[in-house]
Parts: sequence; structure tokens; C-alpha cells
Amino acid sequence: MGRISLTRYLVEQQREHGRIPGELRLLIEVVARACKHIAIAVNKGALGDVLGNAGTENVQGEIQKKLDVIANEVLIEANEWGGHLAAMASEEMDSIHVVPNRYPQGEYMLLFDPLDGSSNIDVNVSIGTIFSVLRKIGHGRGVAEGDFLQPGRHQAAAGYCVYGPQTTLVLTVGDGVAMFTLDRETGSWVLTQNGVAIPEETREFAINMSNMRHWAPPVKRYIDDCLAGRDGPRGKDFNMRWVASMVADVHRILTRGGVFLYPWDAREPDKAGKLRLMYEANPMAFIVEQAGGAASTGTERIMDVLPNKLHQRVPVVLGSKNEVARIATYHAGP
Ligand code: P6P
Repeated sequence: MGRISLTRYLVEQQREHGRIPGELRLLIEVVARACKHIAIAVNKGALGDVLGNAGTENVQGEIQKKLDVIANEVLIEANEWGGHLAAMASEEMDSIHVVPNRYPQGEYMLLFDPLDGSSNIDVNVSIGTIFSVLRKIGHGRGVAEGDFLQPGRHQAAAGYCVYGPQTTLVLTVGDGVAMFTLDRETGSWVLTQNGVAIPEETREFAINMSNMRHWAPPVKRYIDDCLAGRDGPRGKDFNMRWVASMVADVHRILTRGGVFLYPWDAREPDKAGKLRLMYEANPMAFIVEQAGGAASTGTERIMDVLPNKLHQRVPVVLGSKNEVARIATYHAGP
């Protein structure tokens, strides 16, 4: 396959399928360029002043890493002047960031986790940026937080960039999933996989096992059955992976199948789970479904969840379709 750049892919998608209007193409290219800048900062590591804590907390009450703040600023500055966005929302910001009046506003709204998995930054394990694109509802410059509270099935696009052994951008606009690898010599994103398909069956699960005693019974029973292996109810042995970086775990599942679980647990019973719906679960659910997988809370499709808060959390079960379906039956059972 001759080298196809991200720009050519987007132009040809628009020409052949009409799914990427000019403003959305500009948005995706701007986000992709911002991810390149974040990749440069991430790759500096100890050589740049980018490791360690920023000395601040985010809306989640989490200590911010310097790279959390840097990545957030890169995405805000890259996207606010182009005229393609009306507003942005970020895991790292309490409230939405409306495009300043000095710039034209566009028809899209961008949500992102600027640097997911930041607990892995200082130990040199893959991390990533996750983004979700919604269409602005209503007209005029007024944008409120409530305009963001749309179910995931309304997303116009979603993607992530994984900063790992390769820097890879994964994208869907609702017509399958494409992967682009950063060619550092030319600085361009090159199409390296198109029509990504997650195997429907798997023998690999991803969950933080240290929380086992806090899980609800359906999750405990599901994992126990996997651990029982070929002599147990599943009749086959399972492998386990947990990177503690959602982007890395999801990328592995897109590449070779598997199921990822971050369920509700009793450590913080008032919270629905750890992961956030609007800029982690929804974009990853869109990507996984577009690759033939499934994404559920355990009891309902993630992309059907009606949001009521910008930073709300949700239990997440996603990956190989048949395994996600099985886990849903454990939740539906006695
Ligand atoms: P734990 C990273 O902080 C994150 O939000 C996801 O990327 C990851 O899957 C999860 O939390 C890891 O959580 O409790 O295993 O550290």
C-alpha cells in the first residue's frame, strides 16, 4: 500500500463518503498536530522539565502531573482559533472552555482526556490522549455545559493517540476505524491500518485484580470463571493484562482482541466507577463498536447512557463482542 497521509485519508473519505465536512477535517488535523506536540513533550522525559507533579489538583481531586497540564494547554491553544469549535471540555478543567469572542466559533465541540494514564508517565509506560467530537446544538455563540450532555451515539468522531513504542493515532468518524503511525523523520501521520476489526472471541481479560474483594458479584463470578480455566465453566484458559493506561489496554484489544473491565466497586460506592463517560468511555466505546466490538456498563450500552454531569463516571466493559455479551448475562442473571 503506497503511503497515505492523514490529510489524504480525510480528503478521500470526504470525497467518497461525505462523512468529513471541511470543519471536521480541520478539527481532526488540528488535534492530530497537537498530539504530535504532546508526543514530543512526552518523549523528552527526564531531558525536559516534564516529569513529576504539577503541584495542583484537577476537578477529579487527582494530583496533576506536569504533562497533564502541558497536554491540556497544547490542546486548548491548538484548537481555539481555527473557527471549527464552539467550546471544549477536558478532564483537567472544572468547567467548559468556550472559544473566546476574538475567534470565530464553529459547529463542533471537543472533549478530551489530554493525557490518560498519567500515573505511568514517570515509569516510562505507554500513555495517551483521548478525544471525542460532538456537534453543537442550537445556534449563536452561546454554549453551556448542558450542550455537552449528549449520549455517546451522537459523537461525530472519536479517537486517541497512544504514546508508546510507536506513536499511533486511532480515529473513527463512524465509518470504521483507521490507524496512523507517526513518521518522526517526516513528521507526518501515515495510514498503517484501515478497517480495524476486533476478534469476536477472546481468551484475554484486562482488569485491576487488586480490587477483587470490592467488586459486585457478577464481576467476581465472571473473573472467577475465567480463572478456573479449562477445568472450569469456560472450558479454556485465560490470560490477563493490566497496563493501568486505558489507551494502551484498548489499543491491545483493537489489535488482538480481549475484554477490558473497570467496574463499579465498593471502595467509593457512591461513584459509578473510575472512568469518565464523556471523554474516556464514550470515545473508546465509539471506536470499539466501529471495530466490531461492544462497549457496555454491564447493564446497558455505554453510548446510550444519557449524561447528567460533565465529569460523571461510568462502569466500563468493552472489547470482543461475545465476551462483553457474556458479561452482560452475568449482570442480568440471579
Ligand atoms: P487503576 C488512568 O489513571 C485511568 O484513568 C485509565 O487510563 C486506567 O485504565 C485506569 O485509570 C487505571 O486505574 O485503579 O488500575 O490505577
